[in-house]
Amino acid sequence: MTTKLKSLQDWVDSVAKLTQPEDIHWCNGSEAENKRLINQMNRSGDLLPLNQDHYPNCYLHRSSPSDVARVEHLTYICTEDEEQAGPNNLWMSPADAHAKMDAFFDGCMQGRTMYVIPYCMGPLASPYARCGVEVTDSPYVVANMRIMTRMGTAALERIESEGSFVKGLHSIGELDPDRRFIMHFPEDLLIQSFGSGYGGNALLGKKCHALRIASWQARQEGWLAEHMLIVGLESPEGETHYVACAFPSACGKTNLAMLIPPESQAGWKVWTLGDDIAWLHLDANGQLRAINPESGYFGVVPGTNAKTNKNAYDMITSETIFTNVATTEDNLPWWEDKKVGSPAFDWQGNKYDPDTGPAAHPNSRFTVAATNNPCYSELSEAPEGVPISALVFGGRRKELAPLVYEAKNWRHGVLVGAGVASETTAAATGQVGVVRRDPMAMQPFCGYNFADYWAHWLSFADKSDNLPGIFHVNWFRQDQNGKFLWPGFGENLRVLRWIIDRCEKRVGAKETPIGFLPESHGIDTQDLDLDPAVMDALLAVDNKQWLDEMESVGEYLGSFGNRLPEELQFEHDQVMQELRKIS
Ligand code: GTP
Ligand code: SPV
Ligand code: MN
Repeated sequence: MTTKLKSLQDWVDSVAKLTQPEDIHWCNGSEAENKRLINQMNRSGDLLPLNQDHYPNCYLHRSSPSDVARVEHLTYICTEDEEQAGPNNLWMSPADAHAKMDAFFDGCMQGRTMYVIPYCMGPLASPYARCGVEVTDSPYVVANMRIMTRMGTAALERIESEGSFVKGLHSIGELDPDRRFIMHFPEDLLIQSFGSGYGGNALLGKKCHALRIASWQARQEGWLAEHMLIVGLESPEGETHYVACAFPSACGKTNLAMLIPPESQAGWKVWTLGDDIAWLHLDANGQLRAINPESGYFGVVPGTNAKTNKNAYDMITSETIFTNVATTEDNLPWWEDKKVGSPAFDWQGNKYDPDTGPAAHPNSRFTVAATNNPCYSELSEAPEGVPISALVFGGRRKELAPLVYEAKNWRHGVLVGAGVASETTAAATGQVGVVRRDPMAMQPFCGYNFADYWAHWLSFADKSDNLPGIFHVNWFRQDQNGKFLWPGFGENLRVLRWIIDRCEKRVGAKETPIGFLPESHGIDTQDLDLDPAVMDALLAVDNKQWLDEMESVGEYLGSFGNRLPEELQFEHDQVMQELRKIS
């Protein structure tokens, strides 16, 4: 197979000339093609079949031990003007980046097959969807991209009719951390990734295209590409609200998107639209609508059990690719907090030894089709997406940030988003558990200067008077002993119900300098074995602590210099003034 689109054929030819593969395979996305690749990987050891009686069509991939997470320190935005990338990104000039990458790619596919993967991010019939082509020498990437995106013939047809696409060139190289770079050239809609086979570094449709490149395109075209789950909440009365939530990596998006209403919330139904990325557009009526550009989940495995998230637990018992989990004596996948079975082999395939750390890697992942989810929403295929009632920011904060609060208006909400901070997790290499700023949960993913990004967010206030409410949540408050104060998971529905009630103007709230908080009894705590003092702690605003926090937000915003939008500075000044009045 080849293509009738000359620009695509020319690009693939030029990549082949540089990388010198033994074969070129254009992926059509068919079942037969997938079977062939899986069988081939079973023979090569890239994939190990798991216990097929209990986990039919499930496989385990063990990545190189030094290639287990995204690598932010090796991820660059390469624009002609360094200011475009901003202080939030590592920058390299396109000329330098090309020189570096061309040397890596030179002859790197010798003896290997080069796969050409045409894919579509978003429903094939959606005007909001965007296409790309990833060229890779990793069959594992092909199998994952087939689950995560609409991949194959139909995508190629759309690309050929549109004539434009994002180019992604990927090679695993030698999987050498010293020869690993993830480069983005937003001005050329081009991604180049070398030396990693893992997740967001290698499945180029995901963070590289659908966030870094797409955020750049979104600013030019007037929409938003965000690190957000999309979930529909259907009340017992049959009213459905859709909310989109931005939490940093490994901070609960997949879990919230698949939430199971607890018994006490009888009659509520939850529908998953997306678990990681949302593309948001204003429609002709000024209503913000969301599509999920992905078609599968690349989710965190540890912590998933029948109690925390039964739907996720069941969803990954068939048709799933596991990466870096442990295995039991019976060749079942195993991970920390699975609550069933015990590990015989760790994520590297060594005999399990508790002294060498967790059995499954903390960033071990499952790749599974969204349609495997018992609460998959058919509207995931709706070309126009779903209307969004609320946008919710959140982070992992042991202290300070209350369980929930509401921004005073859109502009203040942009400040709330810009001030998000969270403890780092195993989703990226580096220290875990350190609080860092992660505006809109986009610190690793915004393809341009955050100052311009905030200006773009602020500009929506001029485009619609019908924008969703903006909220902030924190499921991760802890007591002195490190125990979570809030039960989380399914019980988070109680907080989402307050958010919906606020959007519908059905409940009052307490005004504080940081925003609106629930009144006492504003959140339904019936049947929750929760000490009222704990609830008070979860909903308290400590003005002194918040003054320190907002000072630190102010310093952070100041680091963007003259480019920082005045409106954001104004919102910050307002909050500071109110905090000073009360403290
Ligand atoms: P990425 O895929 O990296 O973007 O992560 P994510 O935001 O989808 O996070 P995910 O839902 O996979 O959750 C990450 C970890 O947080 C898992 O170990 C979960 O068990 C845990 N977690 C999720 N929701 C809650 C919650 O409400 N409370 C607590 N305490 N932990 C949670
Ligand atoms: C994240 O880190 O936010 C993920 C996993 O969703 S990865 O695909 O590796 O980016
Ligand atoms: Mn993510």
